Amino acid sequence: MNAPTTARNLQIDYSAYADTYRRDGVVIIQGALDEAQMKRVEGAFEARLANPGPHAERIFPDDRAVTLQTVGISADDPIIVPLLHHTALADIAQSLLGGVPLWYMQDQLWMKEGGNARRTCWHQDSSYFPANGLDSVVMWFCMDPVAKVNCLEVVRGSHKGPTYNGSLLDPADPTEPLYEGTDYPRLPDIEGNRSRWDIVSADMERGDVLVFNMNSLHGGAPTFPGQRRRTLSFRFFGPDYHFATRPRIRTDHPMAAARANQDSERLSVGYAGLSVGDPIGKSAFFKKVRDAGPGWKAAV
Ligand SMILES: O=C(O)CCC(=O)C(=O)O
Repeated sequence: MNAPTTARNLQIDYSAYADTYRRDGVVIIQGALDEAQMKRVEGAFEARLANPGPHAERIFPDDRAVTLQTVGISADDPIIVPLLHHTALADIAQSLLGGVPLWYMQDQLWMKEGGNARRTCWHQDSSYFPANGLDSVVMWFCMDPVAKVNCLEVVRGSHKGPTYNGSLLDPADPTEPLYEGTDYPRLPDIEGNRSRWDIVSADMERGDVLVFNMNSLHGGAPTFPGQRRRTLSFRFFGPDYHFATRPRIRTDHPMAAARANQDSERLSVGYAGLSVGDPIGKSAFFKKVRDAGPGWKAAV
């Protein structure tokens, strides 16, 4: 699929954003999508919410608020196809990665509503997916304006640092490791030492996007009674994104068994048949959504 792009987005030069993205592993683009495009993204959000599918989970089942996470995974999905054709999502992702050929990976919905919704623990997406590489993009959109205190937060430059152990999402200690038998370092206590970290976030308007690398440390600020945060993240990758193994989920913690089941189902789809080191784009499951842009050259 090499979808047409809207005239408006062809006029935007994303090269300055691409430099920031490469350096910081995070960039905020104000007014990335106009209202017509946001209506399409909002339609996708509502469609996912109405039919969250088998992979939906309430992250903290004891929370009064709903923090519902769903994962949709196919670029052929009727909810996703129009977004790839009629919004600049894929074009922005491709530009930020320097014009690479681009594959769609998945979308993920976050709904925080109904009380005090806990923060989404600090983590890296790369700890969960069986893949490593530089060419990754997560685009985080909110359907409504969101204040900095409720926004996603990303540690600038952390995409160049280590991949840490995953989080078991234990509310008592969000750094509690997910994996055993691994030399992945335990997640640092970022929340307990915020001033030591260079944290990026902002007040965001509808149409703004916060983009981050899958190895960037990030966490979602909480929401409070009376608030509702409707968020959709889209993930894309390029040629430098390779199949890799992940350690085994621990067996010595009561929360681990449930996690192991959820994660193996939710996160493993699409990687069958790949050998370690293969580009993920080799999988027939993930669809290429843009050919290489002019001027892009494959690394040799
Ligand atoms: O919105 C949130 O609270 C978390 C989002 C997140 O972790 C992601 O999109 O990867």
